[in-house]
Amino acid sequence: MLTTVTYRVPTKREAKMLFGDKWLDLTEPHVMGVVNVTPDSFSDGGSLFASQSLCLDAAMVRARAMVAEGASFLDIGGESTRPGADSVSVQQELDRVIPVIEAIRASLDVVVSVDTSTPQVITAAAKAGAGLINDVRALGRSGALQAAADTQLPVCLMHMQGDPKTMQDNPIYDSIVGDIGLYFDDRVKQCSLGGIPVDRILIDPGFGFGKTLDHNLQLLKQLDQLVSKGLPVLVGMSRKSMIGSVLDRPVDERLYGGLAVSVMAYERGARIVRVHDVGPTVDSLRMAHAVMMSV
Ligand code: 7PJ
Repeated sequence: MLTTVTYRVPTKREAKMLFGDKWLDLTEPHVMGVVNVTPDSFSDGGSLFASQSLCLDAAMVRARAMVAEGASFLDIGGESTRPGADSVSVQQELDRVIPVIEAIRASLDVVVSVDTSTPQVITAAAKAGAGLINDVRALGRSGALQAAADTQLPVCLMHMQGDPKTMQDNPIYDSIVGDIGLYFDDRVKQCSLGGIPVDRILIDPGFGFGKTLDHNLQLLKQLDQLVSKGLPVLVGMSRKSMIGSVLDRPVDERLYGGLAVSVMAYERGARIVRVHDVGPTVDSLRMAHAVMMSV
């Protein structure tokens, strides 16, 4: 059968990237474990919370397990960006994420990623030892780009059409991959102008953020086109509705679908996969990697 996918051999130039004080080899697949510290997060139902207040111990139990299962990154988020979610105050976000980042840094060997769009949180997270700024708004909030540049940390720019409250209303694209590519051309240029060099930028097409099911499926099928821009690509599809819709399964039954799409993303050149189920994803990607590296 004919296929349009082209597989790309990693080049030396992109092999290593510095995340805070830790070098990672991006010719290998890496897993980012999601540690939500939001009471309303859709996938864990706020299980890290006791009566709405942060339960640091529970977050650390989860964090330790994910590192033991092979996570290279832990992504700490204090703002729910699920469709229709309410916004949080800066202070609330700081109170949620900073103690978790500090505790992880004190006891675990892993790169801490902070999932935030808020300048004050970017600055405080870097001070607390974060090694990556992961922003679903691609540093588009006022002051965010400058705050990120000042940290000198790598940034992950994610594409979203619209904002979390309305993004799923009626997303429209001329060409899903083409439009997202153009969006990143612009954001990368803005970052360069603002003091974030291109070798510190990762990109993420933002599965589920202002995209229909068809958009999400096309995006994954054609992910190699985004990879060919030459920037490291991160993807997050874990437990998302694109899996639920195809399989007709609730959030807690989407693991096998998630493993399939993680492997497909890796095969097309994505190098960091953001998931809730670290152990199974690590095994899947190690297996896929062995096949891809065979000669
Ligand atoms: C993503 C994210 C994603 C990046 C969330 C969820 C919703 N960051 N933060 N990529 N999704 N970089 O976990 O389902 O896809 S929050």
